[in-house]
Amino acid sequence: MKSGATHGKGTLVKSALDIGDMPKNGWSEVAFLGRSNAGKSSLINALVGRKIAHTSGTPGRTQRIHFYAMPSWYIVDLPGFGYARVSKMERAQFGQAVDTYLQERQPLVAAILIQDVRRDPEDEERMVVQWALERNLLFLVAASKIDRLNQREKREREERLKSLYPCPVYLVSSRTREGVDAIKQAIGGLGLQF
Ligand SMILES: Nc1nc2c(ncn2[C@@H]2O[C@H](COP(=O)(O)OP(=O)(O)OP(=O)(O)O)[C@@H](O)[C@H]2O)c(=O)[nH]1
Ligand SMILES: [Mg+2]
Repeated sequence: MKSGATHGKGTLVKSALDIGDMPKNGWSEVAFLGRSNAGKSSLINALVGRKIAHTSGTPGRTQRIHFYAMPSWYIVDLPGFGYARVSKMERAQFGQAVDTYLQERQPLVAAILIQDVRRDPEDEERMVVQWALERNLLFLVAASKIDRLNQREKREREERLKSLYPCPVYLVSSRTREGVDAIKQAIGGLGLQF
């Protein structure tokens, strides 16, 4: 077998729930997490500049942990929390898988919490922040869908979210690409190339 075989940029390499099924080549991982429908997959697509992650108006569609190959690192699209449409058992299963991933996954070097700019953080977002503070990670919030706001609303929401989160808050729109390059630069600061 050819060693060091590479995948094209953005190739979905793995969809897994168990840590045992996840990539084993040691590439760094950047996780995208947040409430269902927050815009995780859309932001991933905007960052890569290509439609690699599945997006939909149906909450809970990202039901596994997806690994997309980048140049020597992975973008990790996590199932959204807070979805209502899946069964209790499925929800417990995804919750457990995400939990284990976040607590134990060694190659994880950065996490991006995506949340709709129009909402305030709730319990789930606070839990993610707590978790991130306990692990040694680059952690930032991407406040999404800013194209839905006018300039005044945008300033107000930026100020509010920055006062509520103890970490950098980036305002982004996957639709207009506003703010997308700033997130690219933050990830690039870790030596990870797009
Ligand atoms: N206006 C606007 N809509 C957006 C933006 N980003 C995402 N959306 C819309 O929000 C919905 C959810 O987007 P996804 O990217 O699929 O969200 P997700 O967080 O991956 O959702 P799950 O995979 O279900 O957890 C879709 O209808 C998107 O078109 C944005 O920047 N602006
Ligand atoms: Mg998704």
